[in-house]
Amino acid sequence: MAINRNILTLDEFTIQEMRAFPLATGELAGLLRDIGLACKRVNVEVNKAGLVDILGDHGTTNIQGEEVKKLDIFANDQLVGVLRHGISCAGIGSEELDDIVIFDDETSNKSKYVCLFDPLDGSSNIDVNVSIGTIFSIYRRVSELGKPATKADFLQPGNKQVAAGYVVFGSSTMLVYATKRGVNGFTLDRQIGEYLMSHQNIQCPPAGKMYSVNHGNFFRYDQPVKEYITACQKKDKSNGGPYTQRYIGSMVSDVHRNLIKGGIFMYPGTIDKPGGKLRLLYECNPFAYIVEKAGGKATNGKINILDIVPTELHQRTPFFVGSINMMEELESYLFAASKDAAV
Ligand code: AHM
Repeated sequence: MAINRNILTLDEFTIQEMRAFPLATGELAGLLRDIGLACKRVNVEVNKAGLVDILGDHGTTNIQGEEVKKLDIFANDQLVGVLRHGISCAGIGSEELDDIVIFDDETSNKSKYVCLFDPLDGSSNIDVNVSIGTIFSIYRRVSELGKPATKADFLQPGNKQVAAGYVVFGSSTMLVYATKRGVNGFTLDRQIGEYLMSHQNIQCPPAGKMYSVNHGNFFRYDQPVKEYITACQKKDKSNGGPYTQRYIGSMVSDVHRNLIKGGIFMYPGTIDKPGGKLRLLYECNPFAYIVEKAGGKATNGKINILDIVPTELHQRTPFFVGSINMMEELESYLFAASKDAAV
């Protein structure tokens, strides 16, 4: 098979991007490479997931005598391990861990960046072969370089992200990441073990035909959310419809699809859980940043997700993200309701 050398690998692309900034140190490119590497390892295990039942249950010992770990723990360990050994990250925060991990060695203390991630989002779907993914978010430290990173480095609003991305383990494995220069997608070529540029300069279509929400919670949503969902269902050709409901229950897959094809994804608060389910730092901020850099928008229903100043590592937030026109229509319902309440 002829190899097309016109296609950039992830490493080639990040180095090219770096050259546009004469003062760049290459740390960000190194960090993205490390995340990509950890995700290649996760990809291998995700692809074997169907065999776990015949090789042994989670928590037991496999035929090589190794402990079989839950995949989300495995993914977490890979990311922590690779980033700890790399030279570009001063510490991490993970959805899987109660607290941040500061690497605190001479090299890491000099690193400019910290990284937050959800190692395997949607992991409850693994045993039914649904696409899942890793989400990551990168911040420049606010603490003094040369000293260990601090919690303040992690509790920054999303608008301070330097880069964010995800890897979707689907029919193909794809790494998508965003910086202020735009959003690009790379598909893993399993034969050569490289991510190859497949989706250059991704733009989220301003409108789409899909809305994604857990309808099972419908009667527990606030009235304006119910009204917007009902409006989605009533759409016809005269007002941009008909819309289709698509909800995988694996946010990486749902938002990836909407990013490429246009659409809106919602995880609103409910009567019993007003803060919703999704985590601001590990899930919402990275996707809000990616979709915004692709021309879309994200809100918690009151303010832009990226403007929320976090107070806790694991805080949750209602989350609405997607195509700009659809988001503006949603906001017309949400904001009209808050104006009524204020009168
Ligand atoms: P997880 O961290 O247990 O995997 O949950 C996160 C997932 C998201 O990927 C998805 O959007 C959401 O949970 C689905 O939740 P629900 O089943 O309540 O609709």
